[in-house]
Amino acid sequence: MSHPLLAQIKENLMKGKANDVKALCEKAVAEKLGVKQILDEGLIAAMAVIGDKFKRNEVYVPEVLIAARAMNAGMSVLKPLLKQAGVKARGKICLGTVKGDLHDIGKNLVGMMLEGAGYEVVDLGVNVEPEKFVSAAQQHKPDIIAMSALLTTTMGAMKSTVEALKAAGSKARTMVGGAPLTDSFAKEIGASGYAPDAASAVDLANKLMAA
Ligand code: B1M
Repeated sequence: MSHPLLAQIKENLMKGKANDVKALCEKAVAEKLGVKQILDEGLIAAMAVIGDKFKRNEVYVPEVLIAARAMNAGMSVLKPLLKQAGVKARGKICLGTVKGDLHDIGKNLVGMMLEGAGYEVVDLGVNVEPEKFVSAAQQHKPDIIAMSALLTTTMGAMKSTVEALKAAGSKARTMVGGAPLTDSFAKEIGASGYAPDAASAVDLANKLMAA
């Protein structure tokens, strides 16, 4: 049976109550609950439920954004303690919208869900040139490079990026997503995987980390 405070954190996060989540995390820390336990059984567990509901169209973008804000409020309490305790992120992901493309709402949602699942996300922003992905791969040594595109005209930049990363000898796996994409396109350009939505992006990242 998990601690009642953890159940309260989970419940309040799913309702998007940022101030309550923050206060409950502070209380849990004061009551000497493990910081990893608060993260896994409180914050991450709640975001996983939100992700599943989002996949099933039981909640929509605004609810996910509000839950992610509550997650961040809880993380502001836990982050310094996680560092102290030497708790490692599940993996590191460099994320960006590809060259020529300025759409970032979906990318940001993907980033929030990944962070909510325990990943360290380096957000490279929008209109990210292949060379910038390559230098980010060299600088941050991510496990995964994640690319978003919303325009049919910018999908080609994903191919150039995957090629540039391979040419530079990057060992990072690559994942792609965005409204005009398909699984077969991802295979065609040699990406490691495709996810149709932000919650599936977490499943895919987990799969790529395990591979
Ligand atoms: Co743009 N736009 N837009 N736009 N815009 C679309 C994408 C479009 C479909 C509208 C239309 O014509 N019906 C169309 C693209 C057509 C096409 O190529 N197929 C279009 C166009 C043409 C343009 C311009 C060219 C318009 C113009 O100037 N003539 C221009 C291009 C600018 C540029 O990028 N260079 C443009 C500009 C803009 C705004 C700046 C005004 C604004 C963007 C604001 C911003 O992002 N900060 C905008 C918006 C808002 C849209 C629509 C309306 C909404 C996009 C969105 O945010 N959706 C869009 C029409 C539509 O989709 N109804 C449209 C919500 C978001 C949560 O969903 O981004 O799909 P989405 O992300 C999902 C999944 O796709 C997936 O997960 C997310 C959550 O589930 N996903 C990933 C996304 N990235 C992923 C990465 C992953 C995994 C999953 O792994 C790494």
